[in-house]
Amino acid sequence: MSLLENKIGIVFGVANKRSIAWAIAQAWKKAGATLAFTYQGDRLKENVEELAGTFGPETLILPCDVTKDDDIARVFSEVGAKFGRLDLALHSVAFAPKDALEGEFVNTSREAFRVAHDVSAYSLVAIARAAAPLMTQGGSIVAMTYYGSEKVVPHYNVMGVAKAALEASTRYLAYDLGPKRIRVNCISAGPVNTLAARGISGFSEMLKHYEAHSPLKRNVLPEELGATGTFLASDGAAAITGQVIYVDAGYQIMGM
Ligand code: NAD
Ligand code: 0WE
Repeated sequence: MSLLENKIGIVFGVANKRSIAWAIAQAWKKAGATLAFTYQGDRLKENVEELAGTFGPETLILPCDVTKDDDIARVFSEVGAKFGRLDLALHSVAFAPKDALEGEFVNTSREAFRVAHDVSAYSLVAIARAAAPLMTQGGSIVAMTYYGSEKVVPHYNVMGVAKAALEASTRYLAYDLGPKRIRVNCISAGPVNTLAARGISGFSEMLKHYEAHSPLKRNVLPEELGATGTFLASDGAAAITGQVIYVDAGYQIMGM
């Protein structure tokens, strides 16, 4: 029997075929899950319909700007109407205004700080709150994070602070939702060449740095994030909650 047979999941954060969300969605699908997808706005509608359209007629595809309470409410109401239940949710969404990722952290504006935290951290709380009433047989919520939450990665800046908030939110959500058998965990991924990473100056040097310095002497593959996402969603992870799991070729253990 497949690992996620009869599970119903929702995926936030597919932009294109390179998205980490797409890698995890494909793995969830392969493991037997039925999925719903949300996309940020009209700009990404076609992309997501083309990708997720291959998953069969039961696939729900809905717009959702995670900074909009009404959008989140509508999405979970439609999931409830169509499937009557939910088991899995993937949060793979982050944004900070570009200028906040270029200069010094000390110059972060109040507005850039607010936007980064709203999109990248608060949205997990809003999604978990809306998902919980549908997770009537327990559930697994997975969010994507990055090492810049705990150590200084030059230019990651306010995103690092927002990821620290995301990881702490994961622990508090795990505590609140644990009695309902809903687990909440983060995957801390090493750098992956996606849309969100492409614009970053020095990103290819960062990939080389991981290749040189990680214990496994290589970068992470999207399929490996899919495999860990599937594990966290499965009953094999039934006693794992509130954790940050590093899928980074071992980079996080290094002191030098
Ligand atoms: P991506 O650009 O493919 O995905 C980011 C997604 O966030 C996009 O689908 C975008 O539409 C969505 N998004 C942004 N603002 C939104 C909003 N207001 N409402 C709804 N959706 C919104 O890039 P990715 O690298 O796959 O990023 C996915 C997650 O993985 C992010 O949380 C990112 O921080 C994390 N992550 C990425 C890397 C990496 O190196 N690429 C490493 C570790 C963690
Ligand atoms: O979480 C991320 C990137 C998230 C991200 C990317 C962008 C680019 C376009 C958030 N907001 C924006 N805003 C934009 O306008 N990563 C883990 C990838 C990443 O981004 C970095 C990194 C790494 C790694 C930025 C600086 C340094 C390292």
